[in-house]
Amino acid sequence: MKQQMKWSWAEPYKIKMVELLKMTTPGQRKKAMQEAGFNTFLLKSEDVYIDLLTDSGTSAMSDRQWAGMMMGDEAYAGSRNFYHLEQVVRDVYGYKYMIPTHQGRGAENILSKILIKKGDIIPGNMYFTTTRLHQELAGGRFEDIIIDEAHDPENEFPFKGNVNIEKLTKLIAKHGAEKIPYISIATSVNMAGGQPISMQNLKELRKLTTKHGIRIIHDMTRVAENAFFIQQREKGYDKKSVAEIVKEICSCTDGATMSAKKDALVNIGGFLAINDWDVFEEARNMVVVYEGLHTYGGLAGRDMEAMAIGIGESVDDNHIKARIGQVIYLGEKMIDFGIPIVKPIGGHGIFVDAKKFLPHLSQDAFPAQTLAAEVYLDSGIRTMERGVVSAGRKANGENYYPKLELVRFTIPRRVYTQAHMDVIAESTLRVFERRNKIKGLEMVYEPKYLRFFQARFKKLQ
Ligand code: P71
Repeated sequence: MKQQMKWSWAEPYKIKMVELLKMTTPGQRKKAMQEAGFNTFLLKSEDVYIDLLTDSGTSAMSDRQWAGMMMGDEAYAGSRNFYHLEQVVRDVYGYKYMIPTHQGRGAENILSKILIKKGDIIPGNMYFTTTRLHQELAGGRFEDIIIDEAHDPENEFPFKGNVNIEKLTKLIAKHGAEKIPYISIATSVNMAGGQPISMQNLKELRKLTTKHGIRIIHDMTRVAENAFFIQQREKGYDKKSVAEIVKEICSCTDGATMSAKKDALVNIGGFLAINDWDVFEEARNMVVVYEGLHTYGGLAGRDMEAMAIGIGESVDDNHIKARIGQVIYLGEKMIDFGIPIVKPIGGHGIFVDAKKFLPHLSQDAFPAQTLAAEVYLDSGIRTMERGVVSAGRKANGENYYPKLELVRFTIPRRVYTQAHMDVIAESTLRVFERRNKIKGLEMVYEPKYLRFFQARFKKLQ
């Protein structure tokens, strides 16, 4: 499926300041990769040319956001920037109550501790690393209820973030609604490749959960990107603005955790939003233990101001069209080169299928980790493993073996140009052309939690 838009898109901004990049030699990259234990998380950013590790906290702020930083009210309590942020969350997303947190996982921690009891089941549309870990640490167990299509990189279903309603119905029948504190629903499902959930699916889910008195908690980290796909692909939404669709999505859910480092165009920040007063009250109590007072939650006043302005910019149709247009441009270039990627192309990056790219490597030789290292060695481009290393181990110590073994080329917002996209695709092609000669890796150091961040590897001989 060609997703290319009929007419060219262009950025709805011009460049006022630039940051110079360091270029490296193959010898320097080899040394840096060895020192990093073949883990791109352990590279020094100085040794990176184009940084596609993540779109989290790496976007470029606008001049308006920077001006907002100067308007920071750094009072300990009751900063005016907090009240501005609270108003924006109500106006743009429609949630009643909001508590700022230092980033997304801060909100996940508080919410999981409040809503989850030992032995609870939390169904969700594919796991995310930090989200699932907080659910588990609170005594719960995550159950994947995403549609099967999401686990198949080749399947071009337009809403691979959808919930399998039948699977969820069975799960409720099996465990009983009282064991399910909420359904954990992400928009633009990260680990599936930035795949959207449809409004129709969300509405069906709302109907079912209302019947059983179960909450829906929305991981709204990339909600605007999801809204753009609904506008482009779902019947009845082509005339609606991204801002209208975002609000409609949120209205189908009871609360949300947000990492504002993505959609909301800031380098740090997040929040917990909830419509239920009792949960809010408890969260407001708990935030002082883990984050800070409920009117700053671990953030400076200036950070909250930049977030409030960024949220407004993030739901602008022209912004989102250019943001996703750039991702699609890169993806189609890779498809034209014959590189196996997850389809349809998602919202925040290109996910290369490492199992298909390196079919001679078993999952125990970490194909995605290997490929990420090889792309860096070729050109200094840094990407992220999203496969067996990221999936970690089950409570009983066994490895999770996810069906998706991917390397994520994540595109920061408003940072790189179309020429950078060309260089990225060409570097991946060079690695693809020598793929048969590539050997896998062995893990030589494994941390207990979220191992992908700090694990170290050695080349297999
Ligand atoms: C991303 C990140 C950042 C990250 C997190 C863990 C491992 C590697 C990189 C963060 C998300 C996210 C979703 C859907 C919650 C968080 C946590 N993503 N939900 O993709 O994508 O937010 O980082 O602000 O704590 O690189 P936080």
